[in-house]
Amino acid sequence: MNAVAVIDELKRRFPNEPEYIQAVEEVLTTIEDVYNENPEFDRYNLIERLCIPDRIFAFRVSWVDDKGKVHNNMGYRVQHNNAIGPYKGGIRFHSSVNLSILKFLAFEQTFKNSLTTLAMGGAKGGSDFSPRGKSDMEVMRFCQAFIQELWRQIGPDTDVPAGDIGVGGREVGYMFGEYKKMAREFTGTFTGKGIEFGGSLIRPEATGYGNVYFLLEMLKTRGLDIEGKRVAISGSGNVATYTAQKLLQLGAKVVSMSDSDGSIYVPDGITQEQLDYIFKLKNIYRGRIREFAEEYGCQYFEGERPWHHVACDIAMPSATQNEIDGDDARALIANGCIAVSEGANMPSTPDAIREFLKAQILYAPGKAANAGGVSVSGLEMAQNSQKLSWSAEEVDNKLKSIMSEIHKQCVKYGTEKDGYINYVRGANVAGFMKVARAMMAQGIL
Ligand code: NDP
Ligand code: 2IT
Repeated sequence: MNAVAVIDELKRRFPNEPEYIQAVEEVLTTIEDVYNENPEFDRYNLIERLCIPDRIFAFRVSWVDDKGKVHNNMGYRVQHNNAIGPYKGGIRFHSSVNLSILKFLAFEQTFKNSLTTLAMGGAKGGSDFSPRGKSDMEVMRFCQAFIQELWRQIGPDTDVPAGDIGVGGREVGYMFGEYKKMAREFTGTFTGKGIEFGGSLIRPEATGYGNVYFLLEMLKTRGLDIEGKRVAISGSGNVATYTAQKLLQLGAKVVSMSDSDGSIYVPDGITQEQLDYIFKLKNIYRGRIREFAEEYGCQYFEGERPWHHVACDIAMPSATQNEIDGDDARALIANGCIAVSEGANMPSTPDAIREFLKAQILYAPGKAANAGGVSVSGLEMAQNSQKLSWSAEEVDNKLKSIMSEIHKQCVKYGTEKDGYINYVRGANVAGFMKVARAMMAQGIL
């Protein structure tokens, strides 16, 4: 395989999909050597079969708002690869959703799920519908209309969706309800469900907690501890808030959080009471992070991401893709940042990644650091098939050992001659090898 040639061909065939090409390029350039050490891979043209999704569903979702107006959104499900298990991955509801974004997310998910040690393939879905500013009833009607189109393509052993941006417990509940009604079955066809109907304890916390567990493993390689460290987080949704919660429990200082309108800076670190306020603000009142600044009188940067404005030891981007560019990365490094652990999917641009690797700081790509969420989704599937539920402690312990195992795989495949751990290479090679072996064993499909 010549990575440049494969990418050029994908660019030619999919010219309007920059995020998808970006994600593929990052992986192919790091696995090229290992791929070429196995000539049988190329004879089976494995690389193209791994980059191009198995199938994509696209459909119109029509729904009626509270005033009786009819809206038409697009809905999608990208089933990327099921070589190692049923398709698995979240659903995103955001006005920016398009095929390029969902194809990049489904591609990333395939490698991430491979790293978790569990049997899950990769998928992603979503819609350009935004729940922001919609009533509960409007969200419910949208979710029902979305699932009326999608339900035939998913199932407990076929494809198991979950949450992502704009899709939390409320949306999963509505989608699961409609699925159950259409399919006439009560199975584990969604993860992130409510505790009363098959959800796993610790699933809401899992991505944020898992990211902190991964960060602890990285710090350990340099003999460092989390206590007292200043951490800049972006976002104030599911991943960001549970990341902050675990950090507070461990004695770190969370100096920033944000939303799509701006970011707050709290140099001494937010308190537990302030974090509780953010939970309520975001999940119950569905308000803006600006209101936190008004309530507590801290600095607020309208329309800005945190990276240029805060002094921090650690950055944990937990909002969206491409939210740290090269300039942001240089500012973080200049301000003394020693570690970046990604809660979001592909939050750093290629330029930013180059800066982190050049400076040899601890840098964990999302497919390793945020894999805790889908891992506990896998544990939710296991509990659902057994018709059992495990205690919070049991799930949390399993999550810790999975994150530690992912870290080990990154060290194994990513340690360079000078001892620097290149987690990008480590995660990509480890994730790729398992999927590649499974695809080879199953023939050309
Ligand atoms: P939420 O919808 O709960 O929160 C998203 C947060 O990011 C909000 O604060 C939102 O602000 C902000 N945000 C979203 N889009 C943008 C944007 N375009 N620009 C600036 N800010 C933005 O989503 P999650 O916390 O679930 O997801 C966050 C990230 O983590 C995503 O990249 C997701 O793919 C990834 N992830 C999620 C997992 C999960 O289990 N939920 C698992 C692994 C990764 P606002 O409210 O203003 O929109
Ligand atoms: O990006 C992700 O890993 C998720 N949004 C979670 C997917 C899942 O199936 O739990």
